[in-house]
Amino acid sequence: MAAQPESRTAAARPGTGELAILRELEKKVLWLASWTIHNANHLRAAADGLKVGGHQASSASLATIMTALYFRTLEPQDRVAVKPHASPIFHAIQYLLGRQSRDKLERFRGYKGAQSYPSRTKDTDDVDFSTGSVGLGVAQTLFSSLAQDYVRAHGWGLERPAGRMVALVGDAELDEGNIFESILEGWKQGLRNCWWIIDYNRQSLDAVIREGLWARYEALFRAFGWDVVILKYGSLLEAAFAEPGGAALQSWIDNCPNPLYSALVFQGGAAWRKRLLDDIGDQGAVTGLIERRSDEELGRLMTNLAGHDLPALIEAFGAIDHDRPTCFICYTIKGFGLPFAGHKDNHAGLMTPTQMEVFRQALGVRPGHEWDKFEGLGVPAAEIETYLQQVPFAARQQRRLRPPPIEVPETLAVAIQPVMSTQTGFGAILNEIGRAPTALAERIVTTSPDVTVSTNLGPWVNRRGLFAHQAMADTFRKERIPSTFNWDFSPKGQHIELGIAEMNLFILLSALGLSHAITGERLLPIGTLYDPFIARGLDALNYACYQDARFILVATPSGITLAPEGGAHQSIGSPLIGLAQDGLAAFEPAFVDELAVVLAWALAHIQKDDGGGGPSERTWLRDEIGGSVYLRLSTRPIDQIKRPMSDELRQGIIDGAYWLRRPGPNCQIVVAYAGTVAPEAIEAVGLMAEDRRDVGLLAVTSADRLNAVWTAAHRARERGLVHGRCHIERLLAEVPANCGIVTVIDGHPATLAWLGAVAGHRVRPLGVEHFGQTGSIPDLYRHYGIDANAIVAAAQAIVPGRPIRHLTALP
Ligand SMILES: Cc1ncc(C[n+]2csc(CCOP(=O)(O)OP(=O)(O)O)c2C)c(N)n1
Ligand SMILES: [Mg+2]
Repeated sequence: MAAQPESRTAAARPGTGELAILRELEKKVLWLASWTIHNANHLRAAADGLKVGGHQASSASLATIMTALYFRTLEPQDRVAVKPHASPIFHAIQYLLGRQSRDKLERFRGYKGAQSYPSRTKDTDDVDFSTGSVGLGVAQTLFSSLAQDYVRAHGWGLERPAGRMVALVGDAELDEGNIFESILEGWKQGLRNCWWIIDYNRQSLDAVIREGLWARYEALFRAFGWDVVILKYGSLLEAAFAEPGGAALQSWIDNCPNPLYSALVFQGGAAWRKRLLDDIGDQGAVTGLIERRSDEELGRLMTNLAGHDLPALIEAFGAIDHDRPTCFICYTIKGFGLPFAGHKDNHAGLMTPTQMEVFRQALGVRPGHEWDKFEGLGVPAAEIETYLQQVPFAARQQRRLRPPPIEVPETLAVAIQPVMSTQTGFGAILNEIGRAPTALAERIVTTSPDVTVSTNLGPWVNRRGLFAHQAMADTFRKERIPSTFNWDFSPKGQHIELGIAEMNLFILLSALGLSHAITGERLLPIGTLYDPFIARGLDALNYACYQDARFILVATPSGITLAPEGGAHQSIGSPLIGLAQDGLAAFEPAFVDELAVVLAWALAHIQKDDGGGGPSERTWLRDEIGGSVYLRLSTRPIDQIKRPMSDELRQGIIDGAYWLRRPGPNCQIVVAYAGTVAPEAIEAVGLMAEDRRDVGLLAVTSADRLNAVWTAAHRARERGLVHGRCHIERLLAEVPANCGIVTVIDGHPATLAWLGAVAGHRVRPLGVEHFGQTGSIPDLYRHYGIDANAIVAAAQAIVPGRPIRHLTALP
């Protein structure tokens, strides 16, 4: 294994001059972060009596670590996920480096100001990975490291040095299970170049954490092949331990319970003295050690943990001379340097104006000069400025990369069988793509949490192989045992096989889907899973979308249509997730020709660049700026329609709906269906057509896009674009006002129920509201009321005039 990433030079200990500058920067960072929060709460928000919060204590515990990292250790190619509540520290550092504006800081947590938690998309100061939902940003660094390895193993981006993916982790954050899932996966995949720096302040949001957790962490990380560095005591304490009586002091502090330590930190020097003398005072060496120090000195000594000791941190970071994953357990104090340090209730604590005033005076910051970068520093401004200009991390101007898109043909080839499921169609399309040596085929990377074969990725994997650092041949093939699948691993493979953890799937997709911005090399990630298990990783999916990672999610099988697979696997709510999830365009095609159109569109859509601006506020649509795509597919083979793919049909499929049977002028019933219930909708329309003329059949390929464009049209009209009409409005304009619409989907009926609001038609939405029964598809469609009979009965109930004649013939 390579020793160090190429460009990295062994970091020497900082000299006294440099250390003096770094110490000033550390103070400045803490001041600016605290002032940012104070300003937002006491000055800006005071006008409307609103406190906006800001977690002064939680940020403070990382001030020293982040000073060491950003101003000394990190290189431009390194990427960092900053613990959510350290956001003010991050913004302060970027401000000092000239990458954050005072205006944004002044509006911290306010409209379009610096964000409460670092945000890739909403902040403007170059956030590498968003955080907020604890645990996810941490795992993101691990998977970003795998994504980087994947890119480099394919021979791309080698002109740039490999970066370290660094997470600044809250100790309570380690309670999140997704972190452990990722550690296990990282071990399997040969993780490297990943650092997790644990802010071991022994406090969570509510309380002080359990004793001895560090030992569990240490054992755990080591078990998975990580290097573990424990940074406990700072240089002052280390020196004191070496004094006469120091051993007793060390033993006392080693055994001090976390809550007591925290309480003493809060109480300060005099309390330390009393407690220490009571516990270990000996009228000899130990007492001498304590009494030689003033209250203030004793307080400083007893809180001198390594996580607040710049030289110790810089040395520890610089000493890592390998690329194995490394976990630093850094002892810190929550709120260090601030008056509520150590108090168990300090999580959301804010300093009072009086406390802030004391802090200001201590740092020599004059009123009116709070935002001045060099105010009150003990080193000449010019020296600090020169230092800041050569900080390695800030050397590369453009850290967010924008490679050009990979070309995607308008149509993807696929041999459509007369009877076929969308899932089989998906496998067949990918297989076709995999045949040709195109850039498109090369840049696709697939992944699946142990459902590769059962989601039909098998043919693609046979062609393109599995990814691993080291080649590993398929033993079954070597032994000449017949098998449908070729399970060969190599560094050139294009499928990343994951263990069964959907959280990992989504965070890997998030990492692969940011490869263009992080490594400068575009990947086209496609992840597959069973539709119901989206729920298992939903927060991670939301997280991936939130930070604008780009990927295609193929969820199959879905609904109750997976019938014999069992009730436990049925999904109801996922179409609503597709409808509601920001940044994710959801489709539920019924036919394979639709799927081919959608997939081609999706491969282009995930590559669109928003230029950093987000969607146009006029419409809020993502068509121009791109996003991720979710395809809800099915294992149900259905009769395919033989038809040419016209431009109009293609556009309808992409826009979300088209008439499979156009309603006539006397139309009284329209059936609007989505997805795999197409045969039932077609059958019902056929039955009703015997009695009623002009029955319409609307094929909905994307309730999500239809709905989004409809909302956007309203928005645009309300903003003055009076003539704008959207796709669904145009489609339903043909439908007479007294016509009823029956909607049907193998999913929650609310997905399509809103169609009635478009032009005021009466709607009876059919769908699935309960689940869990096994059976054949006809059994279940009848049971849950989405078969042809149910559609006809629903039509009967809302259609004007005499009963639909055929109804009497139905069982
Ligand atoms: C998934 C999730 N659950 C809950 C929260 C609310 N929350 C924010 S910070 C926090 C505690 C964090 O403790 P720790 O990670 O130790 O950081 P510290 O505050 O000590 O710096 C909690 C529960 C969240 N942000 N995300
Ligand atoms: Mg904590």
